[in-house]
Amino acid sequence: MIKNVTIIGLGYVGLPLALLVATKYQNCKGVDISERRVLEINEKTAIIDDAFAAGLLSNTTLEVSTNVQTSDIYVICVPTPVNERNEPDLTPVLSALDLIKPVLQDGQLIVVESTIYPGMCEDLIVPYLSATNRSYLLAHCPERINPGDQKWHVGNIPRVVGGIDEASAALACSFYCSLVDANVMKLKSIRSAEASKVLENIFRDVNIALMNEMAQAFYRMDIDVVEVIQASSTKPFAFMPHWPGVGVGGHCIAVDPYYMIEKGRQAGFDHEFLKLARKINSNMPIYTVNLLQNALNQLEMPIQGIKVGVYGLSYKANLGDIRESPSLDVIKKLKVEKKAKVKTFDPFIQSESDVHSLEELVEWADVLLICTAHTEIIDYPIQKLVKIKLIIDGRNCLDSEKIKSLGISYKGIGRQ
Ligand code: SAJ
Repeated sequence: MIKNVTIIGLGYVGLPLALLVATKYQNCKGVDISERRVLEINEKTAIIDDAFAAGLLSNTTLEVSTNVQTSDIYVICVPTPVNERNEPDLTPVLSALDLIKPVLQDGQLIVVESTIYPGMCEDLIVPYLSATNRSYLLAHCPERINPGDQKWHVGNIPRVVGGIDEASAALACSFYCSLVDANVMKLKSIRSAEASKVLENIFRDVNIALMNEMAQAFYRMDIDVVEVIQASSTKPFAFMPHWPGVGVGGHCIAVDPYYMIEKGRQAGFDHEFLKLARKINSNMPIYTVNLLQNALNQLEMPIQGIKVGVYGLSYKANLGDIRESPSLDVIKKLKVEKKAKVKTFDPFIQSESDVHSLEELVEWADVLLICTAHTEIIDYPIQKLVKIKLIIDGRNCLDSEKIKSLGISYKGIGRQ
């Protein structure tokens, strides 16, 4: 009978899960290496982008600390980033295992939710835990949290589970069936579960790269890529819209393909396609800055010393997450290489913003460069932008015709 559950890593994946588990199991503990994070949660001041879980924070008792006690189930929800050479950095996962090792008992289940490369559980985690001499269970149930999503959340997203053996898969499957109001698919192998998650994020990265490449070609042909994608989206089958933009940020889509690329390399396979998609998407901040410079050339204005207001630091709309955000590359290139003057504003990341409001940014800037399509900029009265000379719409989120009707020059990603 499962009584004690411990969630290790209380970020945007682990905290919503811990709160959900705490509503179903009498003894749920949360663990995070950050004292500050533990304090935020204990004081119920932690910011959660998962609306469902945010609702649970106020009325759920969740004991959080920095150390792990023995439990029937341990769920690992720590980051799986890459290092500066885009190689998998497994330190957080190994640190979580180091916390579990001293308290691990026979028959206990370890579930890895962090996104990992196929084979990591068998090839790395099992050998790493062999010194415990414990007969534990091991499963992978990849997280699918979509930050900022108002419909899909930790309680209703369908899940897939794979186990190191049948007993592991069965226990993990019944655990998640008890948690989520959605289907839980039990897979034949733990490798399939690992592979399914990287495939989901790779699928998104390559489709975004396709749109970013098409956008660059269509721009030269004066074809509006947004209208084209909207048109293709009217086909009721076999087309899934993705959108070009200033770049792909966040800890997932911009990172997980490298886990597969590395695993392919270990297996003697060269993931040319995945590498190309990463290259196309990673170059979009540079493409966007060059687009700005070319547009200024057309206006016979120098980029050196020009005042560029960068709107949006977050990697995604309507949340405050700066991780791997393409805005950072854009700002750096504008300042360092192009010697432009740059001020930033993001309503969700005011602490990192140079000014206090969109109004103030517009008042100061000659050029407005949109990196994040927050609702604020989409709903902003266009007349208030009239003093701006050039708008570079890095998310194609504004009405280009209306902007141009005000005499403002406008360039989007794949639209003139
Ligand atoms: N983006 C585009 N064009 C698009 C879609 C997204 O340029 O058509 C950009 C976004 O602006 C952002 C980046 O890609 O910078 C990633 O945003 P996202 O919404 O695609 O994804 P994440 O990173 O917030 O969450 C993803 C989701 N994965 C998929 O949709 C396949 C989420 O479901 C995963 O749980 C999450 O990664 C994760 O944790 O792996």
